[in-house]
Amino acid sequence: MKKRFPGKRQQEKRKRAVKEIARLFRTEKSFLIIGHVRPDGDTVGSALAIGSWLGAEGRRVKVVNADNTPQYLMFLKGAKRIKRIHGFSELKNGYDVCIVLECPDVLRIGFPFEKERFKKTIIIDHHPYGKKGIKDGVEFIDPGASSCAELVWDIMEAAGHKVTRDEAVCLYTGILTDTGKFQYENTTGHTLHAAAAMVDRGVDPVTLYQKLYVNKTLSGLRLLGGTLSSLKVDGKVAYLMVTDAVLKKHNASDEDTEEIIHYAGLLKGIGLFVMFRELRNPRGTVKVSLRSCGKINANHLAGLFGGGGHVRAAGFQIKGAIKRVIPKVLSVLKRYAV
Ligand SMILES: [Mn+2]
Repeated sequence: MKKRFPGKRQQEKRKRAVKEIARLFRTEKSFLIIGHVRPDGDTVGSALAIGSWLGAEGRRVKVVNADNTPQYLMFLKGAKRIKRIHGFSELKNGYDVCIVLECPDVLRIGFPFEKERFKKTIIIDHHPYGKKGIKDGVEFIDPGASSCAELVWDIMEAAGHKVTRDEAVCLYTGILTDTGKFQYENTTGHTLHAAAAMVDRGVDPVTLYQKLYVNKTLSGLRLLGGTLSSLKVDGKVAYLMVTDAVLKKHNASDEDTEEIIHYAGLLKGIGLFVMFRELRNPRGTVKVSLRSCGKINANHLAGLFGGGGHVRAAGFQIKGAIKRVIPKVLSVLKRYAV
């Protein structure tokens, strides 16, 4: 298990950052909070928790994202007020401070970042090198953290903020989704301590699990069944495909395909899981999702095809008919998955 706090220097840096963030929260009046494109539980949960904190302090706060909040997160308090924008020019008001959440490259906000609109920028991130494109920002970056939510929790604790139940629900959502329910390597003792403290603040793990995960549609589960029956194993690689025909047959949506690869990943003794998905848009293109365990670096493999992601989860798109693409991609991947 990774050590949560690498060293004294890092801790000093964190302390300074918290002090500066707390100072800005006290002295500035208005805050814009933004996360990455296609926002997930971590981005949305972290943004809403900070928004709630600042709101309670009497600050003017707006949470925005370049894409809509996914339906399964709409139960979080404040989620309905998150605004979708395509650029800062759409905002009616100006803001003193912009808080950018988990965008290792600021382009991940989904449109150009216009630094001059704000007096100050705060960057909170748990991805490595999380500050590309922002200069002179206050940074709270720790790649050793499970999630952005874990860092927001740390900041709140260090700043002496009493985390409310609703804020804890938001942050627990971020931790739970980004750790894959505490199963990925990013889960540390500190992650679990933070999650436990959130439960003490009133988070009900059972209810929250049900809201986040017990929400599948019948067509989605039937698609899962239909797709899993196409699962094949070739050496250390397991792969499956989702064709347009299968989607139509089960009357399923693109969203229903998201978790299929996770179930393939339950297979024992496999190092690399690959899902080939025929895209409707652009037609004639296949989306390839990779999940890895052990020594295999999914990010590196996706990079061979012009894609990217994380060590454990990455992806890319490739042109061609799915039946042709599969053997072509597998022949390359098999060389690395040994
Ligand atoms: Mn995250």
